[in-house]
Amino acid sequence: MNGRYIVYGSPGSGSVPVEAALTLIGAPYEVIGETVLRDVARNPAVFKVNPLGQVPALIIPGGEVMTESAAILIWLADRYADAALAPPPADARRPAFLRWMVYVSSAIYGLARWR
Ligand SMILES: N[C@@H](CCC(=O)N[C@@H](CS)C(=O)NCC(=O)O)C(=O)O
Repeated sequence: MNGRYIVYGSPGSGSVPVEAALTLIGAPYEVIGETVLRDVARNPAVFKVNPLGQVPALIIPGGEVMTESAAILIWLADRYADAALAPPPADARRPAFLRWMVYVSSAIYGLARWR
C-alpha cells in the first residue's frame, strides 16, 4: 500500500499509540489535530471523519476511514506483519493479545473524562 496515512489526533490522547505503531512500521503519516484535547470535539474536521467527534481516526491511503483504537491497532499489526507488533493469528499468544487490546479500549478508556 503506497501513500501517506493521516492520523486525526492530539498530544497525550489515544492517537499516540496509533502514531507509535505507524512509526514502528515505518509507514509515512501526518497528524491533523488539536494541541489541546478538549478542543478535539469542537473541531469540525474531526466530525467530518468521525461523527462521534473523537480521536484517533485514521485515514488509510485510498481514503477509507478507521476509528476505534483497538480496531486500528489490530488492523495495522495484521497489515504489517513484518513489523512484529502483535502475535500472528495462529500464534498461541493471540488470544491474550486480543483480550487485552480490546479490554484497554473498552474498559479503561471510558474511565477518563475528556471534557
Ligand atoms: N472508543 C474510542 C474512544 C476514543 C476517545 O475517547 N477519544 C478521546 C481522546 S483519547 C476523544 O477524542 N475525546 C474528545 C471528546 O470526546 O471530546 C477509541 O477506542 O478510540
